[in-house]
Amino acid sequence: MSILVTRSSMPPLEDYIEEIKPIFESHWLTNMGPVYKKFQHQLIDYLGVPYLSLFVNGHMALEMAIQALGLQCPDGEVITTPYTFVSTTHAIARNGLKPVFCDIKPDDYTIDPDKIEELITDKTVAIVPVHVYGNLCDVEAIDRIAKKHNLKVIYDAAHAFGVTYKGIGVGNFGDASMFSFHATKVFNTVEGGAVAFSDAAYRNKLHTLKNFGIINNGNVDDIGGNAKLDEFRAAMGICNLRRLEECILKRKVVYERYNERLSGINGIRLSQPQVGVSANYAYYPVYFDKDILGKSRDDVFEQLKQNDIYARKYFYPAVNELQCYQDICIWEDTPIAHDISLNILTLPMYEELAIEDVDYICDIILNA
Ligand code: T4K
Repeated sequence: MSILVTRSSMPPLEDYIEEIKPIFESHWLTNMGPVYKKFQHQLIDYLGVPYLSLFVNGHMALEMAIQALGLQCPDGEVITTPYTFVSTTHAIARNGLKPVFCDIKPDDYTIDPDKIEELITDKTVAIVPVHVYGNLCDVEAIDRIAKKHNLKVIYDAAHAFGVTYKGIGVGNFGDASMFSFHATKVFNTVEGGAVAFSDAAYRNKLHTLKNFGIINNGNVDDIGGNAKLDEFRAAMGICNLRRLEECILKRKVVYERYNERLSGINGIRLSQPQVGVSANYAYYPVYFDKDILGKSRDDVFEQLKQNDIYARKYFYPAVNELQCYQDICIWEDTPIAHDISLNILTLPMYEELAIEDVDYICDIILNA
């Protein structure tokens, strides 16, 4: 059987049936119903954040998180990373703002705070960093820069559900943080997402934006859309949240086995644990140094594929090399992101991945 890069975590069917029974009784399917509210409360507790708003997916959550901060202005610029899934950049551009790409750090692949300030102009309105692979950005340095220049910070925390830093939930940094609950994530609601934030005033804004901008009695004060999470997906979230800790522990076992097998090999670079960060083991990125190994990331990818193993080149090409953003920035401006995107392979990682399969994958890599 093929081994894919990931496999959705799912609750036992009976648990889900139990959770959706009230929906069948009430016929209340969407529009912020009782299951949605229950799920929202549970997430606020789990993530340890003051406020949270649920969305139909992570992308719309990020797009509306930016919109709700009222950042739109002629020629407004947002500093962000090119080393991410294209959704991050689209969320900025679809708000009429110009993404300005900042290079990343070679060790954890997150935005390099030492390179942010030189990109700030009088048009800069915000920074959108990404906790890529669940690696925490340098939140302290980013906070200092944002305060100094009076900029908003919206974190793309799509990969970082459940991550904490010095015991603080990752959703507490910046003005807002977006989580994705897509089927491929550590925690899923099939499709889904959320924005965590600390300013109560922001709550109503987000709430109305995802419901067409309707405030009350049919009054509409904003150009919103429809981005509500429905009751069935909220029920899936409740079931998956119940078993999340177990799921993360199983991922940890897989992660440690990869580490055991692949560490200490000249030319293979693994992610290092970050100080003070409790990880969620979302992805297993490996950097293959062709100059040392004589084989490239693409060679390893093909070798695995021939053995029915489908690792992925997340994130290749870097976003600023995609056709729709090529005009904004040349790759030479972000050489580290360019190099990382050419040489990283994310290996299969999911809670049900058997240790024998991890060994099989590592054998193929090491033989290659
Ligand atoms: N920001 C960042 C940094 C992100 O990574 C993402 C999403 C977003 C924002 C936006 O969040 P969402 O709007 O998606 O909530 C996937 C996901 O569609 C996307 O959510 C994710 N990032 C991105 C990194 O990866 P694909 O096109 O690579 O997925 P796909 O369909 O090839 O699936 C990958 C593997 O997952 C399959 O080989 C098998 C497994 N799988 C997939 C699906 C759809 C399952 O086991 N079950 C499933 O239902 O984009």
